[in-house]
Amino acid sequence: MTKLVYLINGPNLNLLGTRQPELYGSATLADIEAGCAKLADELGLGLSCFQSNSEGRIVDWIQEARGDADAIILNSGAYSHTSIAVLDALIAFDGPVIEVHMSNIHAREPFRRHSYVSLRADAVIAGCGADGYEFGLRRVARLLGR
Ligand code: CA2
Repeated sequence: MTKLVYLINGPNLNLLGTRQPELYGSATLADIEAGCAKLADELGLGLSCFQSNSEGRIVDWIQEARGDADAIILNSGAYSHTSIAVLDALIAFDGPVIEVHMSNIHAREPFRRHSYVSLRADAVIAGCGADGYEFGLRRVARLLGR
């Protein structure tokens, strides 16, 4: 049976491609999701994409993944640095979790260096721009035995 991956993006990532290209590149979120959907297909994986600016909706999708998805790729944006609620939801999920940041959070302001999500993530990808999502997908495929 086809394994399903949830790709979840958090606050302000809907603005990708409109501002700050020096930090986040010029691809839009729709471009990134389309590239990941194509790669998922090549890897024999299913992909469902989500984006919200709301912490609660992100928690809801992570909970929904418990009964529906085999892995999660997550860029929870600024909530990565603040949200114990997102961490707790991830802890309740059994499959692989890959944390993605487009920028190198370790080369920025000190408050971005800590991520609650990293406490649960099986891998963390930072500083690879939009490619980081595809690297995450390849890692998920490997972890799911694809
Ligand atoms: O590097 C990343 O992917 C981040 O998760 C992006 C978050 C930031 O709060 C994290 O520290 C690192 C911010 C995303 C904001 O994206 C924008 C894109 C275009 C225009 C404005 C914001």
